Amino acid sequence: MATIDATPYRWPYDGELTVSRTALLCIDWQTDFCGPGGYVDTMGYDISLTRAGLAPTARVLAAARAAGLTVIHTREGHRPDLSDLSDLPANKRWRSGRMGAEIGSAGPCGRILVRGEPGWEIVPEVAPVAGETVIDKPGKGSFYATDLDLLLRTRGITHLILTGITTDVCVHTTMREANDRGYECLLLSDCTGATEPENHAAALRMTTMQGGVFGAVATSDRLLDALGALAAPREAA
Ligand code: C5J
Repeated sequence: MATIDATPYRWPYDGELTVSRTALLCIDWQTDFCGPGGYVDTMGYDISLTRAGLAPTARVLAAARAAGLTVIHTREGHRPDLSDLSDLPANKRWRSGRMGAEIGSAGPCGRILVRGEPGWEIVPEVAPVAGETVIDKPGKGSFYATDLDLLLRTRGITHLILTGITTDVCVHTTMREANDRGYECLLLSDCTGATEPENHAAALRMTTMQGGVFGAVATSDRLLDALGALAAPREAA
């Protein structure tokens, strides 16, 4: 049975992992969040924490692609015409400036968090391949000011498996948005990461309270087990 050994319940709540109804979300695996010279690095955080989930996510991506799961990537970033602040709230820009990494300013990886710049690109380890959807978003949540919900509903996707960075910011905001829209969510604990270990742990813990208030949490190995179980009958046939 292709269910996933997760906390606080075997995922999904409504039966088995179903390829046609499930998407793997890869959230903001961009140089700005996990590469040297990117936004997070420039703010002075330890990027080994945000890079920790890269290798497990690469394994999950390979298995998801082999199984035929829909794969969707997101990128946080802003339009290059920042002079008129077209999609960058003034408070977001101001706060980043306080950290010495003002969004839109020049950094070692180009203009920080600006679309088209090297720092904004998804890192090669988990880069999209042809046919995979990439959602560009100006905010932390992947549903806000994007067509993600429309794309998922059109494809009949009801279940989401989340990887990405950072656990406590864009991944959690996306999971909360998805949960409120009725999507059944699974967060992969080792395919995510935060700028502080305590925040990563807290984000995982708060997902599982109240019987799984935002969904469930599992390690990538448990998802790989389930994907392996799905593949087994096909190989025998
Ligand atoms: C942050 C993100 N942390 N992708 N963005 O500012 O989580």
